[in-house]
Amino acid sequence: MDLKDKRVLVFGAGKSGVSATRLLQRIGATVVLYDGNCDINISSLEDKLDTRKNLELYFGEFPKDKLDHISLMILSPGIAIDNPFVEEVNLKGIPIWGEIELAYRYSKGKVIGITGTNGKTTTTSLVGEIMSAYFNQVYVVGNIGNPYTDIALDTTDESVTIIEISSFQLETIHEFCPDISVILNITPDHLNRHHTMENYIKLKKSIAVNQDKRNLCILNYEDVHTRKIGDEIDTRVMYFSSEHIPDYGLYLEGDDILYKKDDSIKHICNVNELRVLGKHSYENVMAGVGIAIEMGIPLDIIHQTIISFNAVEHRIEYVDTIDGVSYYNDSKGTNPDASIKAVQAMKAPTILIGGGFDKGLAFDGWVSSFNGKVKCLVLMGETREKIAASARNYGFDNIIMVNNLKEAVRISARKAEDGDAVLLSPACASWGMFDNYEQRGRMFKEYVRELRG
Ligand code: UMA
Repeated sequence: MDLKDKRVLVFGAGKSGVSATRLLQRIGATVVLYDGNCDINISSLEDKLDTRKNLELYFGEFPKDKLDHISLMILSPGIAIDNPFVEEVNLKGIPIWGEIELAYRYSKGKVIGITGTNGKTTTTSLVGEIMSAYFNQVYVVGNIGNPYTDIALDTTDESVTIIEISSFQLETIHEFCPDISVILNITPDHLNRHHTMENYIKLKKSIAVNQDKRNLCILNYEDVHTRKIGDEIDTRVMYFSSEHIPDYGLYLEGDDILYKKDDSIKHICNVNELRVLGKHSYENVMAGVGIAIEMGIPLDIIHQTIISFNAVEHRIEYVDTIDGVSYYNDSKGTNPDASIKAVQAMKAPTILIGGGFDKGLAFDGWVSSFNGKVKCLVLMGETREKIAASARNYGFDNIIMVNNLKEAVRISARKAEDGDAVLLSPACASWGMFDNYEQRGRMFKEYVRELRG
């Protein structure tokens, strides 16, 4: 679709919407930018745009007559496709793309798409570092926080673009076809939005559905859902595994990560050389190495990069030790499965701070993973009663209810003894209490710092 001189409705004036607007203005489209929030600060929004030309702004209620002559809608990932206004646009026959689809149509070079319930950000960052060690023009974008549309028009045939893609973003792709796709794992998340697990799995799988034999999809052999996807897609498949030796791919044997293709086996690294911890981290590394090998990067460069890679912010991030108590920020633990991994990585008796926005997930698996390691649960947010009920069902009743994160940190510090750990790993999204998990993690670190004062 040639968008020059077309009227394009952009729904959502957050990061994605603003970036999509800039791209559309640059290619000569007229943008009708709409946000349901009437309190948007217009001058700070305008500051983020290149020009006020070819732009109409609407906030609050959208004037329905303005839907005439709209050729396309770009939908922000935070807005579901079953939103009533989106359904109305759909009924009018107006195509609906996400910001990823828009950027993809205007970008060049190699494209790597990484999805999965957990580990996306870490793997995307790692792959960005490996690619930057070998290629000149590398972009790291997507759900990680930098919209793809920001850089799409700058890409060339020599570019390598690595995109972290969420299930929200996968709802609105159509022709998007990465050269290499990765699905790291699929465990329950965002079910309030996607309604069923079946639908969530289908969305994750859609990252690979446009791929063919020229492309590659890298999947986790130990995840029942991603293993099955390998039999259902038309592209080449590489597996990584922490338990088995795949025919083609990467695997963990003892403390070593190895790569197998046909009869040849190559040693990639010993996990003790890595700075990231835990089986889930080794899986992310294996997926990243699979991408790098497919991109033709020499093994010595891959090895150098993976052994110097540090854990990303907000993912089991060590903050400080105060009065013998270590504080860890795992604000990125936004679902039970991610948080289980953080709890498992703790070596000391742990006071766990959890709770937040209700995504419709069950907490039984999370609570049953405590295994004597969690000595006290400090709960906040919308889900606190639901989690407490789950915990009591499992005979865990050392629970403290708090009203906010600051109180959670202070009470945890008071309860903790020399040698304990305090872990923020909420198993829930931050929305309702914070703008995003990054803000929650930063606030946690600030409250920990205040303990010193
Ligand atoms: N809005 C409406 N109507 C609604 C809902 C929202 O008008 O019914 C408006 C809001 O008023 C706001 C705008 O939409 O102005 C926000 O849009 P958005 O929620 O899509 O947020 P963006 O700022 O565009 O950020 C999005 C991703 N956010 C979500 O998916 C919720 C960011 O992922 C991503 O980094 C960014 O695009 C760049 O690609 C964040 C996230 O929480 C980190 N992702 C989820 C996760 O990781 O679990 C999926």
